[in-house]
Amino acid sequence: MVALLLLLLVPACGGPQSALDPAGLEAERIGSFFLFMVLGAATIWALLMGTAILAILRRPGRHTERFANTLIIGGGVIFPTIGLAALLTVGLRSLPDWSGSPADLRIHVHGEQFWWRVAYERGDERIVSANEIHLPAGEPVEFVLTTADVIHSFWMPAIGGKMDMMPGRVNRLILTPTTPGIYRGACAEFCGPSHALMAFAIVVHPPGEFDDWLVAETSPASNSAETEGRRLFLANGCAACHRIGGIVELGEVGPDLTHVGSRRTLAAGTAPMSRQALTDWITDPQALKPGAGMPAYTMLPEEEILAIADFLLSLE
Ligand code: HEC
Ligand SMILES: [Cu+2]
Repeated sequence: MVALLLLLLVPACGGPQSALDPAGLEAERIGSFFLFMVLGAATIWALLMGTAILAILRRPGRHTERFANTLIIGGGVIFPTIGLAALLTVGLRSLPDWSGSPADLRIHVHGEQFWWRVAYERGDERIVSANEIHLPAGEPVEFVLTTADVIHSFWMPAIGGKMDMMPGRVNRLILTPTTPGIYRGACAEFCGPSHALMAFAIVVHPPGEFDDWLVAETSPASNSAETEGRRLFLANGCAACHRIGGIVELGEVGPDLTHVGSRRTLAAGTAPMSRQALTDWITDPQALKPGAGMPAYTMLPEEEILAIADFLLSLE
């Protein structure tokens, strides 16, 4: 009965943000290690319960001193030694392999309050982006993890283990995604009021397709028309904090908006990307995301905000 009830929980192990539904080599290792631990713990629990029940059922005084000693030395010394040694061996073997050659593709992820600054580096190319991680399936990727402020933790459960971003340190993680698809990652270290709204989409591209994405991401903004939205974006000082490649290159405080219209979510997973969400965001970012470092534009008339939202959506 209990087992049947537990079975109900199994579907909860899947989904885009599950370490038990791996889409990367390292996540697979962690997943099988988890399974090993669960099965091992269940076996030991069953043995212990069996022994306890036996001890209750047996009449006292019916066993010899030799039997008691064997039980204590066997169950108290030999068994734990073998068990812990096995755990250590399997545990060490599931650690990531650091001896491999450095990855071709390097992704710099910089934790900010409360979003992700992302830069792709391959050869001489360096492409600035934000709040979304794109990966090629079957290729090792080196993540270079830093933070602008407090401790954040970079976690992509389906791809691999998590790693903290520590002030004053550079942490590295090499992961190899295996299964194309869209997954979800999140900040796993409490970092302030909107810590829970610091997530990101992970897009694992089939081999070959990643290069097309990278080329698109390298290119300047897709909409170069002199629209009203673009004029308002520039007139209202948005460019002091946001860069739009090919249009205005000064702002570095907030996320790069060159291809913001192609992102799946707005403001690091706060809402699905849409005209409505963009409008709400520009009007009052704090209402959607307490503590966000962007000023509100409640003084702008609605049609002006809509025009800016349409302009941003056209930047694919
Ligand atoms: C003082 C700097 C500053 C100004 C000025 C500013 N922003 Fe921002 N903006 C930010 C920061 C910081 C964030 C990230 C907030 C977060 O997600 O926690 C942000 C996030 C955004 C996002 C979400 C980006 C993403 O990756 O999802 C959009 C869109 C945006 N701003 C548009 C605008 C527009 C339009 C204006 C002008 C009307 C503007 N911003 C003015 C700092 C600023
Ligand atoms: Cu964080």
